[in-house]
Amino acid sequence: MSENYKEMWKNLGLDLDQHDALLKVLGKGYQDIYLAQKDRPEGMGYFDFVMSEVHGLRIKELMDEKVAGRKVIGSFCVFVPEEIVQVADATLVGLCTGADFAIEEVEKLLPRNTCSLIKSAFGFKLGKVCPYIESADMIVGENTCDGKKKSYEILKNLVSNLYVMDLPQVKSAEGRALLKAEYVRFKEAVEELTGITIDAERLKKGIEIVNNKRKAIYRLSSLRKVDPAPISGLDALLANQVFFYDNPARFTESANKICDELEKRIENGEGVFPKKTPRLLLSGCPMAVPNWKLPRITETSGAVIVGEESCVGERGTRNLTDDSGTTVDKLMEAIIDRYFQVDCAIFTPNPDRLDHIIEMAKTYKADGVIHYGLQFCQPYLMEAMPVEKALEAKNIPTLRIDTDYSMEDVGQLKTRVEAFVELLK
Ligand code: BJ8
Repeated sequence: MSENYKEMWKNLGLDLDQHDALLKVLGKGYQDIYLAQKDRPEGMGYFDFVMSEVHGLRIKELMDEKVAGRKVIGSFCVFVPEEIVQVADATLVGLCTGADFAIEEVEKLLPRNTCSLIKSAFGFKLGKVCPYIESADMIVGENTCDGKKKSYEILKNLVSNLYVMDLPQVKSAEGRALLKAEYVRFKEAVEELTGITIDAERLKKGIEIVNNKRKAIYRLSSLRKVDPAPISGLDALLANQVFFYDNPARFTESANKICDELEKRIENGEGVFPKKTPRLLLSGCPMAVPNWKLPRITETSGAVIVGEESCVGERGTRNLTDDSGTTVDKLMEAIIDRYFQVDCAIFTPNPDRLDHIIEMAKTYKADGVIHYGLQFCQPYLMEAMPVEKALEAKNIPTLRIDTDYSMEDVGQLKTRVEAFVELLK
């Protein structure tokens, strides 16, 4: 970290000792997992810098923005519409959910058999180690899976600014009407928080900023179709993770820059792994920073990850919002249409997700798919079997992995992934 941010962290109410311990583990993990990779694109230097300053410079930027009158809104889900936040001079940030922390404290509030992602959100709050949640003016929870929606009933006792958004579970006309009502209610809540009235001009601008960011990350994903892959799955995942934290315009520019570099690599036939390295698609639960366990195991087992069917990946970024409307109402309808396409496993039934996984496996020329489910995540674990069946019907080999954030199963996972990669060869 380039500066001393202790005072800022103290003012945010962080537990400095615990936070130091977290940063130490994170730094070591990053060194061992990311910086140890070979032939990384030069443009990854930007993402390395962002990661080295993820609790430092980025938080300072947010604090400076707050002094200048902007608000910070924290979220746990890709259903929180960034367009609406952007246009009201506020910044949307993903909240920390990718590592175990203060587990003993967490299990005093949540059942042991809660997924790691939810436990992590509570752990970062209880351990006082997440500067994002502490700097947020509003924290948005969403009624998605049962675990999340029930946990918000408990989280609201730990924070003073929780806003809960209801979400549909069925892709029906009634489901869309619920999403519309909730996005309108959210827009009003954001207007109240920021004191800004969202008009058509602002909304159009917000859509443009977020679309540009999505186009850039989608461009990066598309470049992974070629063999040899010009970027590792770990690095591409990192770019997808940084998508949730960085300043949008700067992210767009940096992601496009790395794409320019990858295009040159492709022209020269250069890749991060040799040609014909088995190619895998990851599909399932989102992987938030610093959840790099399975990608690392996979890419040190003789395979390369070429795509993520995940909310930290294409499920979250694939669709753009139509910005051709000229009224707030029309633009809001376009936003609703865009988000209603997100095929999260909380929807029932959810056939679109199966189609997308098959489509992605084909597009990215994957030799196989690893379905990643977090233990106790019923929506994704329940969908794992139909996914496996659908893929195998198309002769796409599939490996189902259920895991959590602990490191206890690393050896066992590695053995299974290696055996799967051997089979693909
Ligand atoms: S749109 S995937 S970000 S809800 S892993 S907490 S589902 S028990 S994260 Fe998600 Fe939004 Fe859906 Fe995407 Fe529950 Fe499963 Fe835990 Fe999960």
